[in-house]
Amino acid sequence: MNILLLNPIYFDPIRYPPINLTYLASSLRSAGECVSIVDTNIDHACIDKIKQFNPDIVGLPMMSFSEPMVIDFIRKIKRITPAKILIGGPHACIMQEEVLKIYREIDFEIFGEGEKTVQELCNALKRKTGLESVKGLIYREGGEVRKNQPREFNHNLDELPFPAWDLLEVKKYNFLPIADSRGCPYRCNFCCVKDIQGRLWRPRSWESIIAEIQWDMKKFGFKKFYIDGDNLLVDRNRILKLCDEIRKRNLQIKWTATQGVRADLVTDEILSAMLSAGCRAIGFGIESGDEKVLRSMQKGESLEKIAYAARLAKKKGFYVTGCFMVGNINDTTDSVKRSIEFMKSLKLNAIYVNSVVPYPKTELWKWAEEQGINLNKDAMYFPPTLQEDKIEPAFETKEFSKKERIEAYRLFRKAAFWSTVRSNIFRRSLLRIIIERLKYYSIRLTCRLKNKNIRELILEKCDLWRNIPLD
Ligand code: B12
Ligand code: SF4
Repeated sequence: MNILLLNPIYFDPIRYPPINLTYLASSLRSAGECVSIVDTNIDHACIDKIKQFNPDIVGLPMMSFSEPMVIDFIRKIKRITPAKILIGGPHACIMQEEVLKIYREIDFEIFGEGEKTVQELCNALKRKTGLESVKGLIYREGGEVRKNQPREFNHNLDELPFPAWDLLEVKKYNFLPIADSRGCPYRCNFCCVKDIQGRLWRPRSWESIIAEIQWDMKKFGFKKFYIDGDNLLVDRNRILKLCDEIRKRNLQIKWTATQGVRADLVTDEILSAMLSAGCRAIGFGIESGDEKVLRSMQKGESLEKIAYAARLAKKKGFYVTGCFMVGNINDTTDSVKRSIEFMKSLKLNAIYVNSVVPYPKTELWKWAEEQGINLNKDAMYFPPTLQEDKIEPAFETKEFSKKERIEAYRLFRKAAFWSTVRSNIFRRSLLRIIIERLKYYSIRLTCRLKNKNIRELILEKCDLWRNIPLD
């Protein structure tokens, strides 16, 4: 079968290689299927590619925040190919059959990990054996939406073939991601990873990670990597061994762990090992600098531990990043001010601030539905990385009104910007911060001149979006 996997545009300044699709592709290829990937973030001329490949199936990932945009992509795709439409990814895992019930243009949906399910789906379609035995699949039959049994999580991630980066114009990315594990045992109130990858942490062995790094270096010439799992440090021995082997084999790579390092798992020994193995940047999901708000998020971390880890990492010379939220449970103007002071005290090199968005089926979502006033579910669909352009809080509370939320968020972003300028003053990264800022202002100016918003401007780069009309 011809399966085309298409990565829709994400409004993120980072060109993030679609690792989800390359995992699916390598798995399909090993089962003898013909696969192609189009990353519309990189490949802006994709109409001809889709037509030439003549796919039987077009597969797209769907996140909660990208749902309406992905649906528009699907509607446009359906105008140029009769292929069946398959979706998967976080929103499919979370909402399951609700997605197919709403959108008639989707034929198949995979919930849970996709590698085996997509192989079995193709097999069943080729052999016309019926779809009811394909675990993890939702499909249509006789006008009904049918949901099969869920598929068990894969407990041996080492058995998966490495991501099929050769199907992408890989040189256009600055780094390659490495997924070191799946699943998370923690219970942060805003997080839905439990519904996507489950509560059990499933690590890959250090041997398998090293083999993938060496493969990426040899085959694609990459020396920069990004660890994309949520929990790199859960197993102390594994991370130490991994770093040790990178050093012993003299791989000379540079890598970052800005996605998911829990501060409470950081030790001096681990940081030293990571540094000497080429890790240059480390990131913490700090979320709030107010103890009460942090407790409400059920992260299970304390400000003391976060401060210890972030300061130690800075002292050792890492480029340290931190993510913060404004507006979670118990937040008020005062707690945000405390959070800003905490943020400043850490002297982080990069800071990401978001106005809180409850994603479906999370604890925060349930709380916001019960307690939030003026719940605005559409706030979820606003491209988060562009929030600076227009902020629309997802809800308000008696203690923290919409107006106050907008003000507090702006205050936080401003303070974060100046804090990072100060922290990078003697580093090359200061230039990057300034260039990014100038880029942002030039995009805003272009928007004004063209009378368009940033979202429209980015989407229009893609010929599928620009040239294929919706009804
Ligand atoms: C790496 C990562 C990023 C990267 C890259 C994101 C990207 N564009 O791909 C960066 C750092 C840029 C990022 C940013 C953001 N992210 Co993010 N990110 C992740 C993370 C940690 C790992 C995703 C990953 O690569 N996993 C590895 C692959 C192999 O696994 P997978 O994605 O689950 O894919 C498997 C299945 O889902 C399925 N599948 C996936 N796609 C498809 C497609 C088809 C057709 C099929 C059949 C199956 C299928 O098969 C795959 C293989 O088994 C997840 C958390 C997580 N553990 O999932 C959050 C996560 C996806 N991010 C999330 C969010 C909210 C964001 C931000 C909005 C955060 C913010 N406020 O700025 C931004 C949005 C950026 C943007 N505009 O795209 C949420 C999404 C929630 C939701 N309900 O949609 C998650 C789940 C985190 C969370 N804790 O809630 N993120
Ligand atoms: S935010 Fe990170 S640590 Fe918390 S539950 Fe989600 S994946 Fe786990």
